[in-house]
Amino acid sequence: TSPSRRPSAKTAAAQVTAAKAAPFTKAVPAKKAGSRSAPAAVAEAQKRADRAAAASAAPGGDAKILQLNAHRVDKLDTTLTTDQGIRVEDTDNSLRAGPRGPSLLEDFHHREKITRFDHERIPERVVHARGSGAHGYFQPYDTSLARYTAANFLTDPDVRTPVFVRFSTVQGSRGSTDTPRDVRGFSIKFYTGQGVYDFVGNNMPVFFIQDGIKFPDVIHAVKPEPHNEIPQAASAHDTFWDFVTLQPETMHHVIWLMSDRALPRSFRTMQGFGVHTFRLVAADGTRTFVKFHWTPLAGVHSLVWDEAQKISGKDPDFNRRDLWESIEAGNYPEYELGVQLIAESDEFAFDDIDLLDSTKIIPEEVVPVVPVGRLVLDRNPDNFFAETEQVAFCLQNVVPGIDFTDDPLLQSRLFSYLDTQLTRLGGPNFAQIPINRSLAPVRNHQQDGFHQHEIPLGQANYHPNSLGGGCPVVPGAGGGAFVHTPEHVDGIKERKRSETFADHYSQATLFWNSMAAWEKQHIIAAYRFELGKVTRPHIRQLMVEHLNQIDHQLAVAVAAGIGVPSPAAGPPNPGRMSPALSQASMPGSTGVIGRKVAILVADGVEAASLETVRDGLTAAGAVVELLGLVDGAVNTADGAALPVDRAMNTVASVLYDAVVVADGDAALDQLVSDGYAVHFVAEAYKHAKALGVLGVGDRLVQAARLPVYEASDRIAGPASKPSAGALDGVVFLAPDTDADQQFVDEMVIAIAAHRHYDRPVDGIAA
Ligand code: HDD
Repeated sequence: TSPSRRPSAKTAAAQVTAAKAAPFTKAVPAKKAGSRSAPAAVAEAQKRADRAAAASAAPGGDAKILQLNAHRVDKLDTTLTTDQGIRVEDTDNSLRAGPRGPSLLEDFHHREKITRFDHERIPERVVHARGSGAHGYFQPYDTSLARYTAANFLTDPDVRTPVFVRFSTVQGSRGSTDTPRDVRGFSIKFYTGQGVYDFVGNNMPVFFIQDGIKFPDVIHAVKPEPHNEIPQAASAHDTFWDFVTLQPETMHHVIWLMSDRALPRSFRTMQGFGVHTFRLVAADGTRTFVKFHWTPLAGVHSLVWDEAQKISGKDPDFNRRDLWESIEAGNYPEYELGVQLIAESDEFAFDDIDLLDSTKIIPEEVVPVVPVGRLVLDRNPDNFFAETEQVAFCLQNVVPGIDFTDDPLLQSRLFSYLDTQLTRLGGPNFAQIPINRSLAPVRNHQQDGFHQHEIPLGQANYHPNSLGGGCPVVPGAGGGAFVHTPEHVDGIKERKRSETFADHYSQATLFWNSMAAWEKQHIIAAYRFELGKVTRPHIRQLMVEHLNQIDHQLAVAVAAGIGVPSPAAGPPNPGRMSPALSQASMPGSTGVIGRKVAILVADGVEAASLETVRDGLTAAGAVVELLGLVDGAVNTADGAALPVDRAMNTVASVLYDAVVVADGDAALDQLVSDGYAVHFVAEAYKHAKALGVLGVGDRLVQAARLPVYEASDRIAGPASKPSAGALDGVVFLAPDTDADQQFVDEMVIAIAAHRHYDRPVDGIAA
């Protein structure tokens, strides 16, 4: 048992004696609570608590799921009642004085139903309002972190800690699109045996500002403008760029925002970062600085901007749907936790980086990322509001073994998160909401307030007390308590930014230098788009001057796109790179699990190759859908009816990772004369997606005027030529060959590579 559990009568009596003996101003030392108090015993008890909390192999789910089960309500086979349990006679007609007469006030069911409806909404999060959640678990690989941290959930490979994760966008309202150009939130609530630990990070490793006092400013600037509340979920407007140009510490984060990192293909394919430097604290008190990294096993992949904008209309729930469907299909998203560790004695070992400055990274080439465990998301929430909306992440929720640093951005956050939940969730008892409840016992003298769900027993609601047996006992440092890092602090009280925070450009340059050619093109296009929406010329001009500090070529390229004169040469670019920053140099996905493939079909389609390809890609883990010109079924060339999954006009190429055009002359006669089908292929090609062409399906490629046609001609040539082959992610199966399996293999490689940016796409109308 944990020392904070309600003690047995015998222990309580011992504590009364102890409490009487001790001066009342002192905490009752844990060692008075009996043999459990020795630190080793406490550590052992905590280990057991952790393991109990993590008994995820238990039938019916892990300990958190079992805890939540007590609150789940099933409406099946039940009878309609009021909130008071009174059975309802009729919920379709209000009580009236005659069928056409006035409604009567005494109709309590009518009033209750309307009142409850009127009060369904709570304030949305002031940032990160749009989000999606999932349950899962975290498990360390081994004990390797035990030298650094006393946090058992990070060091005991037998502990599977239940988690709830919420991904989010920052700028938009709760109902806004999933695919704006934006930062993504990456929050994890760990229900550990030592209490709740909240990780509240983003998918980018740096932040816009260095001091939390600027947070209201940067958020006001990026949110819809105050006079007309336009634009929704977009940074491409005057106030954002006005702020950015006047606050140069934003430059590093802004170049990340202009990169493809701001357009994740899926929550499954984005990284997560703790951003700040935190501390790990070992059982012996040794402290180590740490940066947290989460890396998805499905690879780090992004959308392209044109695609992201179209998805906002075609399926604004694109990322949420993908997360939900992946978990439903058993394709559980998985992320590896990695840590960068820096000995406390090395705090000042970096010439150009202050560990307390959240606008800086520590390049992985300088301090490697060590993998320590994995996070698996394996269960969708039962109810969006109860779980995903009411979950309350608070940066200050840490467990023993993890501690903060003096990063001034972090310090502000320690205040803000708890504070914001008070309004959002209507009072101080939000930690009792089922999704927020700790698995470790919660016992203290905090009381009352709105929505108190517990019924505290006893007379003593203060400490120290003798009337309650001195309980809850204050366990003290040796009793498994969280102990703030003891640290000497000395300073002059002043409002002053450290001079070590002064460099705002060199890591933006590092990021730029580390990009592949296509990533640089996307970044230039993003700056041109965003600044192109800025109506004030002086803001565009000033931004080009900032870009010139980052890299002259970048500034020249952006200036040329937004009607600003080319700047004079800027400071020299030292050319330093950090390859780990480029998505191009990251390991791609290990396969095509959960990737969506559309096969375009019409009446007269050749079934044999189509079925091999569909079954082969499905077996590899892809989600394959047959799209017809209309819904229902198509007749194959053999006269069989083949059901289609969707009509083409209800979806779009932007909702798929790859497109395959089926074989069959009659089918192609229809597809080439349907503008939607032609556009479907052209758009997928333009967005650099894998494209598969079966047999005479290349007639659609010709109709779309794709530049690969000549290559396909070569590949589809005489039998001496290869019968299947890929070119820039376009995979052909020559007519009348039986290389179907080879085609599938090539297609898997092309889809796993995600995008094929070397294609000449500028001239393609789509
Ligand atoms: Fe924050 C929400 C991430 C700086 C104040 N933040 C919020 C969420 C994420 C982050 C992921 C959504 C949590 C959820 O899913 O419910 N925030 C960050 C990161 C930051 C950061 C990675 C910089 C490193 N935030 C930051 C500062 C402040 C806040 C400097 C204020 C001083 N953030 C909040 C908040 C929110 C929030 C107002 C809104 C809703 C909530 O907390 O629960 O307190």
